[in-house]
Amino acid sequence: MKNTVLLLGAFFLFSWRIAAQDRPNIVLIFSDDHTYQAIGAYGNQLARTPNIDRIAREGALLRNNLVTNSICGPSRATLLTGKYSHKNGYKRNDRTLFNVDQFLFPRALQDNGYQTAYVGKLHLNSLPQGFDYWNILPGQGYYYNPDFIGQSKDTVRQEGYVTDLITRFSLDWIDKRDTSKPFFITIGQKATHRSWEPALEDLGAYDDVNFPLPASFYDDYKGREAAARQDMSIASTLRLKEDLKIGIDFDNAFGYRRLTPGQRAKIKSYYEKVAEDFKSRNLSGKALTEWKFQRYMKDYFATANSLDRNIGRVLDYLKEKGLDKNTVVIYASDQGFYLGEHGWFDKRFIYEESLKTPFVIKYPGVIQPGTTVDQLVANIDWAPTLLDLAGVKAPSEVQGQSFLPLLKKNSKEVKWRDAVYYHYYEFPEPHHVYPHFGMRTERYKLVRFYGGIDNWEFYDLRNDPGELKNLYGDGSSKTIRALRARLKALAESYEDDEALALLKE
Ligand code: SGN
Ligand code: CA
Repeated sequence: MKNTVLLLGAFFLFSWRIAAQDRPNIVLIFSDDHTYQAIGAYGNQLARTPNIDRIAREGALLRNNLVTNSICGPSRATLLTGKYSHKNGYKRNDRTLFNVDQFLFPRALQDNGYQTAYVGKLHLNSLPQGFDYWNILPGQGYYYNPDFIGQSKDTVRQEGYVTDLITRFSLDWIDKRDTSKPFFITIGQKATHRSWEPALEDLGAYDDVNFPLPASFYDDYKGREAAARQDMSIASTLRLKEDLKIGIDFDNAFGYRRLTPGQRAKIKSYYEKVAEDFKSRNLSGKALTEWKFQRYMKDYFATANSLDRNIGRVLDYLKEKGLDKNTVVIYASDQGFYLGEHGWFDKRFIYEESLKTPFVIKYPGVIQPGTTVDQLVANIDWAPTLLDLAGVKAPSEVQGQSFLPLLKKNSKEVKWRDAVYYHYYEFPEPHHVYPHFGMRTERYKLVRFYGGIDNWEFYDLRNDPGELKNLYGDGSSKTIRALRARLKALAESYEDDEALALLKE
C-alpha cells in the first residue's frame, strides 16, 4: 500500500513537471518612452535596432497596440491588472499608492506554478507584489551608477549603466531559478526616458546622422486648443542645460554627481565639444529649434542603442542555454513618444505617436515568423494575453482580452473589437496636457478635452493621418453622432463614471 501511494505520488509529480515544462517561459522586456517610430521593424531607416527587429522577424509585430492612458505609472498599473486606470486606481504619475491588494496577473501565474520576477523600473510608489524575486529602481532611477531596492529593502548603488545592470540582474535570476518550474520575468528598462543619457560607448553614435524633420514639426495647432496650450515643445519646453547638456555642471548636476572620475571625464569631453560647437553657431529662431531637435534625436537614439544591444544579450542567453524554443519573448514600451511630430517630445495625448506603443513577440512553433497584426489591441489586453500564454484564465474583473488568437494562423477570421477607449488625467504638471477621453476606431478618432477647457476633436485618419484637421465642427454630422453614441457605450461598458458624467452635461 505504502509503495503504491509513493508510486502514485511520484507519478503525479512527474506529470506535473512535464506539464510545467510544456508551458512556456515568458520574458517581457518593457522599456520606457521608446516609441515605434524609433524602431527599424516599424519602418525607421536610421534606427539601429537589429535585436528588436529580430524578434519581429522571428515572430509577430503589432501595428496597432494602443495604450489607454499614455504615461508611465498608469501604463504599468494597467499591465499588472488588465484594467483601466479608473478601475485599478492609478490615474496619474503622482504620489498615489498603487493598490497591490487587487488582482495582479503575476500572482495568478505564481498560483499556477510559475516563478516570477520583476527587475528595473516600476514607478508605482509601492513595492512589487506577485513576484518571487525583484530588484527595482526607486522612482525614475538614474542612468549612471543607479540605486536599486532589492528584497531586503536596502537601497544599493550599483556601478555601471542602468540598461546593462537591469539585464545582468535579470539573467542572473534566470540562471539561478528553480528549473522544475516555468518562469516569467519583466525586464523593466529605464531607457529611453528623459533626459536621454546614453551609455558611454554610445555617446555620439548618431552624430553623423541628420534626422529629417517630421512633416508636422511646425504645426500651428489651428482648431486644437489643447494642443496649442501644452508645455512639451522642443522650441520652448526642452531645456538646453538639463535635457541637451549644454553648459551643464557635470560635477554637481542631478544624476551626474554619482559618476566615477573616469565616467565623468568621458561624458564631459563629449558634451563640451557639443557645447563649443553650439556656441560657435550663435543660433536663434527656427535654426535654434532645429538644432535642439537634432540634439534630442541624437541622444534619444544613442540611448536606445544600449537598449537594443541588451535585448540581443537576452536573446543570445536564451539560445545559449537552450531556452529559446520554449520561451516567449516580448519587447514593448509603456507608451509611444513624440519625436518632433507637432513640434513635441513627451507623450500623454491620444494622438497616434503617443497612443500607439511598439509590441513585438516571438514564440517558436506557435507564432509564425513575419506575422503582422493590424487589429486594435490595447494594453488592457496584455495581462490576459500573458495569462493565456501560460494556460491561465483571467478573472472577469479584467477588462481586456487575450489577443493570442490574433497571433496565430488565420487571425483575420478572429472576431475582434473595432474601437479602443482612452482616458488621460494628469494635469497641469508636468506638461500642461488637458485631461481627455476618447476612442480610436480603424478609421476615426473622437476626443473630448475637459478640466479647464471643453472641446471635442474629430479626425479622419484615412485622409489626415497626421491629425492636423479637427473636423468636429458643430458635431452634427452623421458619422460624428454615431461615434459619440459609440463612445458613450464604451464608457458605459468600462464603467467610467467620470466620463459618463461629462457626457451627460
Ligand atoms: C518626468 C519628466 C517628464 C515626464 C514625466 C513622466 N521630466 O517628470 O518630462 O513626462 O517624468 O514620465 S524630467 O525633467 O524629470 O525629465 S513617465 O514616463 O514616468 O510617465
Ligand atoms: Ca513612460
